[in-house]
Amino acid sequence: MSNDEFPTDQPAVVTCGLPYANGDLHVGHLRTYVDGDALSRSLRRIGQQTAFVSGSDMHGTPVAVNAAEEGVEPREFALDFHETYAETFPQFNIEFDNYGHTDDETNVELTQEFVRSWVENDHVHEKEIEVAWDTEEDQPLPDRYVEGTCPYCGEQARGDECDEGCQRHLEPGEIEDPVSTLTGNPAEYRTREHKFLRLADFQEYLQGFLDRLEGTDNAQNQPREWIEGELQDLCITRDMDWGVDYPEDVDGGEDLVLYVWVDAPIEYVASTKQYSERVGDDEYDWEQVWKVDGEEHHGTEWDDDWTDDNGEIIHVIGRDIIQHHAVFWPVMLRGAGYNEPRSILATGFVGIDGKALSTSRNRAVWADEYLDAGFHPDLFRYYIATGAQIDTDVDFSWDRFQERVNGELVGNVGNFIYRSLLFAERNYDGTPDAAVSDDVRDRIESAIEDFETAVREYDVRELAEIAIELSNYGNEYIQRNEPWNLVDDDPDRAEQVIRDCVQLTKAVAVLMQPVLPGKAERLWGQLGEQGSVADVTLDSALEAPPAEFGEPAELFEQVEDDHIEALNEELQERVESEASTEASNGGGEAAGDDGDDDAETADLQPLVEDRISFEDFEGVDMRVGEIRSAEPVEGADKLLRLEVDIGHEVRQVVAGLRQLHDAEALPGTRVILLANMEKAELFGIESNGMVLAAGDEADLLTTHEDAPLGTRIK
Ligand code: B3M
Ligand code: ZN
Repeated sequence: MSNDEFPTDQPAVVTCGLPYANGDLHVGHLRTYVDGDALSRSLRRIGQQTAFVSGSDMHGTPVAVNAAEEGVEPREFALDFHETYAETFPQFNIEFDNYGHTDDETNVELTQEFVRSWVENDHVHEKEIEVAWDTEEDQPLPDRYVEGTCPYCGEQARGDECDEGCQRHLEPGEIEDPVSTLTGNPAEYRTREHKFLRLADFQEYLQGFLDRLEGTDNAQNQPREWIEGELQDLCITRDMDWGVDYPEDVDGGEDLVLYVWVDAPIEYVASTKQYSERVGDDEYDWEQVWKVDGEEHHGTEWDDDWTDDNGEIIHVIGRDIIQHHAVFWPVMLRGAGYNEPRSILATGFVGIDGKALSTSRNRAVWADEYLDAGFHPDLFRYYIATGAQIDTDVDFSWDRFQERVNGELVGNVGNFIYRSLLFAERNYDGTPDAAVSDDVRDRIESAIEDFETAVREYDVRELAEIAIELSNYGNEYIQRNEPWNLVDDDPDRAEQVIRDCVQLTKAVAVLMQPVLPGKAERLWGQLGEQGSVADVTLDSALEAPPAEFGEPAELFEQVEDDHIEALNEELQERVESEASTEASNGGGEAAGDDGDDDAETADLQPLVEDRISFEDFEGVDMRVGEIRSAEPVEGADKLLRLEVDIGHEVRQVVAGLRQLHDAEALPGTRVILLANMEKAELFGIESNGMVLAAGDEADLLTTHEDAPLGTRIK
């Protein structure tokens, strides 16, 4: 990697975590790909040579277990899903330069080369370990074949990951009270020989790596804790048939396959290689990105002086696989003489209607379902990219989807563009012959600068919002100048105003393209532009559009109420039918107001004994907000309906503050809002968040300095 600002002289690769080829894609999966796609398009937009790659993860127990359940061979089973994924991504305008899979030849060969290289460099050793065993089936139980208790946090966990608790990777033999998922019997531990990568060789290297690493804070900070103390060896082999074989020409690995987390990330390299092979090394050289030149650059060290010669590796992943990418993967790369990632962006999860997405509870919105509903893919992309900061969870609800599409895309962007282009076409057959005013030029220039900054900071949400803000400006501009009243009285001025609006429209097209590529292309056509908006540089936002263009059509369509109602009903029915098949559904109370109505507390309440983990705390999304308005709720003597601005949106919150605060004095008060509180309805009003307050007097929590609205509390 280099330390230069983007665009650098070296090629970049943006990769997305590989989906396991074992089930249907849902909106939770799609988030990583939408963000990765938008980021790679944005990098290109600012002139960075970029390849965007991924592939399907075909191996391991996640595939083997599900294939066995269906009674299908794992290869056939996984290939089926692989093909579906390869078709689905483009339907969301997620366009990889190469989308491979981990079972193809390129990856298998490359993976074996990596292993040979580790062995040659003495980073691999063999050890006897205890592996879980099912005595009834008389077979070993790797990874998802065994469940039990996480030794770190005590939660129920899978053999190799604490998926419901602390998210840590677990080594074979670590899980406590192991139970076979094949038979439900308690598993026994038996001794087997396995191969291990000695992570401890790289302890110091990893510390330096984390210091250099760019991207989201979670990817840099969480691993620091994991690399404290002596690093545990990573078991790189498994007793299974399905997987990449341990290389035959290396001693002692017969009968073993490589652990799925060995060949999976290597697919990032293999997929880039396939892309290079397709377009030719002159156009894109995968080795320039992935390899570090020269023998002396091999080993457990890193030298900052090498950085200028290497390309830029950017990984976009889900936040549950940080350890694999920020600890294991850099070691795997370095141990084989490869380059290191420049940045890791760990995206938040997607919730559904205020709750966690759960495929087992059928509380999910599926990729197919979205497409079948007939919505344009860009609407979803926009919702996801701007729903929260990249590392923060986004809640998906059809209601909110409708609200945001109709309000922001139809009402703001679509409205501005249509008004401007229609007026221009009717009165001037296209772009009026006038110069762009200085103010508008400055405004576009600053949008371009903001865009470049957002890309350099990997701020996908910000870069998505820049076009929207520009169009907001356009709407205000056209409204303030009322060109429709000027055409007769002051035709020059009218021409000037519309000229500005057409330029703003073009700039919006250029800037929105990474997130709304399909819509931007269409707008490009409406402006009478040739070629693709994907191929132009940012500066073209300031170049005049063609003098002539045709009558525009609306860019975005209104999302209708009955459509949303039907989708909501469908989701509701699915969740309920799943819940009724479970014995109980433990519906907790919906708490939604500020929670202090019942504050009959005398003196100090005892401290809560149970500790929560840092991960639990991270699930609490508290934001700096400002009360915009406060009004009494009719019929409720304690409640106020508040509008609280939390930076990217204004939330309606019902709070029990009425008897304790003067409603008129509240607007302008800075507060802390628990933003991911379950929604609740109070007196028929939806409460979307909770204002934090202390004690009987509802002493409102606030900040002491002026942290910007929307800042997360941590
Ligand atoms: N296949 C999916 C996951 O754990 C896993 C990612 C591999 S990325 C190299 O989210
Ligand atoms: Zn755990």
